Amino acid sequence: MDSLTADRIRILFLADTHLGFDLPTRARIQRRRRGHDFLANYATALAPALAGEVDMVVHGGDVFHRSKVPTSVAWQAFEPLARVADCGTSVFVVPGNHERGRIPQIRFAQHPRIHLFDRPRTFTVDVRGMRLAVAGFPSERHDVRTQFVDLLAATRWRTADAHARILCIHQCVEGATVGPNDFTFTTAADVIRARDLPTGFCAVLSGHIHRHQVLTRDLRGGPIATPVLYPGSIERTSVAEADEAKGYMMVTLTRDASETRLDWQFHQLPARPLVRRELRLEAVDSTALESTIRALIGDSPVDAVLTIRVVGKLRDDARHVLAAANLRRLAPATMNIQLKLEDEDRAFGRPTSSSQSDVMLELPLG
Ligand SMILES: [Mn+2]
Repeated sequence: MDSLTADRIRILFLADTHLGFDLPTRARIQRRRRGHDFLANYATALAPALAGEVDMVVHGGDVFHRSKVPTSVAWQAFEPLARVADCGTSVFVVPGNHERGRIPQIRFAQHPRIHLFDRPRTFTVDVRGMRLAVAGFPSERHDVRTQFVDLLAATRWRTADAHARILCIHQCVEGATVGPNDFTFTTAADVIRARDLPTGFCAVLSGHIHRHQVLTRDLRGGPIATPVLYPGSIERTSVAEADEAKGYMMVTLTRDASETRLDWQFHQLPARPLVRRELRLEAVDSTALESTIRALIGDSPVDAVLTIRVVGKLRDDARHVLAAANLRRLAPATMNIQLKLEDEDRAFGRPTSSSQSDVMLELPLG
């Protein structure tokens, strides 16, 4: 790790931590929770900041999985950020769409060095003689395409006296891709046009897109005014992310004689293997069903999140095989199993939800 030197600002950039994802506060069943994986990666991502290796931390939004969170989850999110701020490091947080543009339980984040984009605004931070303007606005969930230019102007970023500027948002930008088929965001109302990105910023730091990527070109292949950096989510929230590396970014701004140079690195974090399998119930009895389930489990990594899509009608005498308690008995304690019952009525939905509280139905961009 190189030392903190003059004329260089090191920013730890993370986003989409989705704390509270599968993290019940009063769990009836003791088992591995996906929520613990998110908390572990959150701690790992923030470790360089706690070790004093960076000048700033930016959280690009979706701190939480939901817009209302229990006190314990809020504490687990903000206590590490307050410790980072106590070290003298400035922290910036963008409210995401999962927070509906408003961070809940913000009282735990009240600290002179924790800065929240609760409205369009620009903060300035002085780092060893270099002044950085940090502009941003909370997630605009309705029509950012139409409103982006006005939201940006409302930050008053142009009036901030600074050597360099960055923009912090939680939005889709044209050209961003998600999912196994590389769906590309283009012209929808929730997508910022590349041509609307202004010159004058060193970088746009954005959350929202769960796949790590850096946009430097528009849809026609021309250069864009400012690179758009997505660190992606810190863990896989959906099967659409099954093949994606997860992590956080280190962003460096280096001041030369005439300009500020931008560099970035992606730091990978461990991510759970997401395995999908299909099970066809063509009049199978309970013995055959159980041996099939055992085989599916045996073929998956021991720390997998295994989603089994169950097709066909289940015979009454085989139902107990798919009960939550039985699936827990069959699988290693390190594995999570979720059933998707395609052809069963809702009456049998309960074993699914109690066997696995993972929320795997989220849209790819989360
Ligand atoms: Mn998200």
